[in-house]
Amino acid sequence: MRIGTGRHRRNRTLSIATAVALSSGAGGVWLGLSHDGASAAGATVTVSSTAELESAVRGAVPGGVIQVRAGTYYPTATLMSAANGTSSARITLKAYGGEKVRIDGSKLPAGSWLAGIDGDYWTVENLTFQNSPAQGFVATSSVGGIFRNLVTARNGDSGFTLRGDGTSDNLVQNLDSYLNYDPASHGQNADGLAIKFGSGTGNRITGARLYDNADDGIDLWQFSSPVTIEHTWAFGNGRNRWKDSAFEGNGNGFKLGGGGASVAHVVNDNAAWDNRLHGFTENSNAGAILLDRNTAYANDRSGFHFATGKARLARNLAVGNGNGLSKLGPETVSAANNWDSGVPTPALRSKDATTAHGARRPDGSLPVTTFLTVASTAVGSPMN
Ligand SMILES: [Ca+2]
Ligand SMILES: [Ca+2]
Repeated sequence: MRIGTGRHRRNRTLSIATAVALSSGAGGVWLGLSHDGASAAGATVTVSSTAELESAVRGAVPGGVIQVRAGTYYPTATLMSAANGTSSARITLKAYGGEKVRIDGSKLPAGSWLAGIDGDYWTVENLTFQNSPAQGFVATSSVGGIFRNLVTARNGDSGFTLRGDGTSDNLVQNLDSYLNYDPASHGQNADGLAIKFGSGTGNRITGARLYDNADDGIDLWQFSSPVTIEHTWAFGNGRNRWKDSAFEGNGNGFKLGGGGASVAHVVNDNAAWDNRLHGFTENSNAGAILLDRNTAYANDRSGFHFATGKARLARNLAVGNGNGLSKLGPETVSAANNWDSGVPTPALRSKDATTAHGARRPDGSLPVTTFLTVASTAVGSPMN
């Protein structure tokens, strides 16, 4: 939490820890010693065992870089740190070079998160967090985080989570989050990306694929500050893929609120298809959500369901949704969408999602696809 004295106290503790820091002997443990003795710049350490990884994360200091060699790592306790980097001395946790690294929670105690960061200015990149008994990756009250080219899959609750007050200026870029499922609660909680129970401005999601999760693709329940979501695809959520006879997953592609928050999220250039409920919905958020150039295709319920709030929708495209293109309440503002009068519905170039499911580009961005693209730029997601 970002409450003044606590924050300072934590920083002081950190600098003491840095000053003493800290050889623990063998195993690539990272020495947080600064080279010039003045700043708290950290070293670069390369880890290749689970023990080294756990130790390095525990000892993270500003400026430090943890590089993880290829392989699958099985932590026996949540990978946790409350260390703060700074904007000029970030804390970095990433795969070594282009190597394939999986951090696997299958040896964790029941109910444990796989990774939990409670600090500022972390960069976490090119890692997979999988098979956690609970959440895959959680950042709590973090500022200035860059979470790039991550995979969160097959966890026992939401794949990737931002939460807590003081969550601000984080970038989540090119996340793949899929097949997350909470068996104990029959799928009612596990979202691909959860930005819930918190506040803070400047958070941006781009380039994500959120799919085949038990509950929703993205869920902004009780997050009371605007979040920007762009160039993100949510598909196949809320379907019972686990033979759960008491399944309770919801299955909205973009669930843009709930729990009383009234907030004007910004939702541009996204797509939702094949979700069990709506493609895009305010979920009782009465704020003036902005939705521009999104596409909803073949969701079981409405493409765009904004029945109670003040959402403003423009240049969106809805095709083939089970319960209609859109369901809009009297306070919404709708113009230049394909359901508005005089706006033609362009032909979809492709209804075959194979390429959208395929490999990302080398830099981690979304794959090139013609799926759901249209010749016009007047309506619809650019699908990029
Ligand atoms: Ca739910
Ligand atoms: Ca949810």
